[in-house]
Amino acid sequence: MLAPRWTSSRNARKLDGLWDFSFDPDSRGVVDQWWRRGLPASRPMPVPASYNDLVVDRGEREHVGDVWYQTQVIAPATTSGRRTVLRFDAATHRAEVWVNDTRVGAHEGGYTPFEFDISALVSGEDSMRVTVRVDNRLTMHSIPPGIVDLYDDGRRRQSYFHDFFNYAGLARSVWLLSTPGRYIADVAVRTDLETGRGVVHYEAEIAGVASDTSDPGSGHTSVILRDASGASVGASSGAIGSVVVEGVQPWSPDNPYLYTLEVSHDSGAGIDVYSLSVGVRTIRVDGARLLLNDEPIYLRGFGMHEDAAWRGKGHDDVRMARDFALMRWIGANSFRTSHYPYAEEVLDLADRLGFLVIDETAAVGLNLALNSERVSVDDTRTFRPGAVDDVTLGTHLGAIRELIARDKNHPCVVIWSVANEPDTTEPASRPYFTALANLVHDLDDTRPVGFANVALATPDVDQVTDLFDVILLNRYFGWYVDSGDLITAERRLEDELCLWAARYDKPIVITEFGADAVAGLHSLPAQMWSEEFQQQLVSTYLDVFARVGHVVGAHIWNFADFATMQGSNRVIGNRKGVFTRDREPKAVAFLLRERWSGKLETT
Ligand code: BDP
Repeated sequence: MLAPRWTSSRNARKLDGLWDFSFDPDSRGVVDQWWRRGLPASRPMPVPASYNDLVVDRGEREHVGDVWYQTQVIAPATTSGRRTVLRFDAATHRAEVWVNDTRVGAHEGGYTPFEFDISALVSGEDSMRVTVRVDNRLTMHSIPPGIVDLYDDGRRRQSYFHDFFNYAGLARSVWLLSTPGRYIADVAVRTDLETGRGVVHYEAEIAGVASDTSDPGSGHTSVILRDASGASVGASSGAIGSVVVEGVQPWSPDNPYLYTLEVSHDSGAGIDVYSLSVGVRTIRVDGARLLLNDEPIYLRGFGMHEDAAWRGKGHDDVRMARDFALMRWIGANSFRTSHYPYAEEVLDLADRLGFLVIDETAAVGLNLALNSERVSVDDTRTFRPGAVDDVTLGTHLGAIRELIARDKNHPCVVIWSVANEPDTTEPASRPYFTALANLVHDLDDTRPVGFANVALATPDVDQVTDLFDVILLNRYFGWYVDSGDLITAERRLEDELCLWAARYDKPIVITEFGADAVAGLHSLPAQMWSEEFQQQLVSTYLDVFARVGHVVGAHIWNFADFATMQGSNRVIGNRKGVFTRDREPKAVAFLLRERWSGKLETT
């Protein structure tokens, strides 16, 4: 799915700003058809933002069910023969949309975009009412999963199996797009490197009908590839083709060189133009090595969250810019979009700045045994009818399709992660994960695929690792097990990594390790929760990784402190951040900077 872009033939107008907003605790909105008029008892609510931290009432912050957003939009002046689209970059976790009195569609999944062709509804109208019902409920059939319970007093309670707050709402931009009637619906790009040359293979999908052509198939597609200065370096015609780039500058963290692929489709009645950034690079696994442009690469960086005060998961260029500045300062070259697809702006910036991304679906918490303390379930087997079952698998496969449809062209994306910490000790996880791995391999044979393995699924009991190309491990020796004992932690970590390396000739990325540290809490000798302990644990782990050849990457958990549900081991959120929630460094940040960039000074 193409990202919204202004081009010579397209308009892309953000509908961000203050929308009207109402909670719907009694589920009246659908019955009373709230889309037909102004929302009852509405209040202003910014888009994009999660709504949860913009209210002060606890019941509202932890509301379970529908909320409604509404805005009045001035329609484009000239719509004749053009296609008008209403696009949502995300609605968490599902949405239903109306334009005036007409329902235009619905979407499941909180972190990928969706759009509706509303051309038929805008012609002749100068203003239209856009109403959105957003439902934040997580069930055993949603991704991520959860359980909604009903208290005796009628209140709903949402439990879930993951460790970050269930922020909801319209956390990313909403757009009004317009394109010619016959338009470029999608472009898929693959790149290859040969000695001194690059090849950009492209495939454009053309759809729609130009108003004044009788033969929709008569059009002509062409592409021009431009270098960073705008000069043409190659061209091709036809909807499918390739462009050879002599003297190519391959994309890499050291030189994130981007070309621009300009795609045009001339339908006879008009021309549609779409431009796409292209990084020419290859990524592949060779035994236990991960090769970028045929050179071994080591991933240094973080598991992260889209999380900040007030906005929750609301996308924000300001926070994003600060996060990337801190990652550069510390010497990171990589991150994982734990535990859901991030706003596409984040991937655009990673392309530009040269970060290597592990791109993850929102399938976090497919593990009832691990979370039995947080959520009480009678039967802790995860993969069974009534829990994570075939319906959930259908949702999960859909989430993978949408992730790859959106992110396939980003050079920064080097690994797909289909899940975080599923219970892959269960034999029943094998058919489930076979379906996931097959789908990703079918949709994209250019990138390795993995999933973040949970500590309990050690190599002797794990059922699925052979299906994947890379091994991604989350480990917490010294924190959740052997708490406070870094001598035992070091030994057990090294022993386990050696077992994985002995069993599989595949690269290993440690996708999580870390310790909570409350900023400003100090202790000598180091004790858990202090900045010193966090430093020591991270340093111990990095030493072990350096001794195990199969390890090709280390992502610390987490980049910054983040909001979670309340719990006896959470100090207003998870404190495993290397940076605080307001993005200031803890002591461990300086250690990492020295290890990763060789720089000792603090500025
Ligand atoms: C891992 C999860 C991550 C948690 C982390 C922790 O993958 O989401 O936040 O543990 O407990 O199990 O800090």
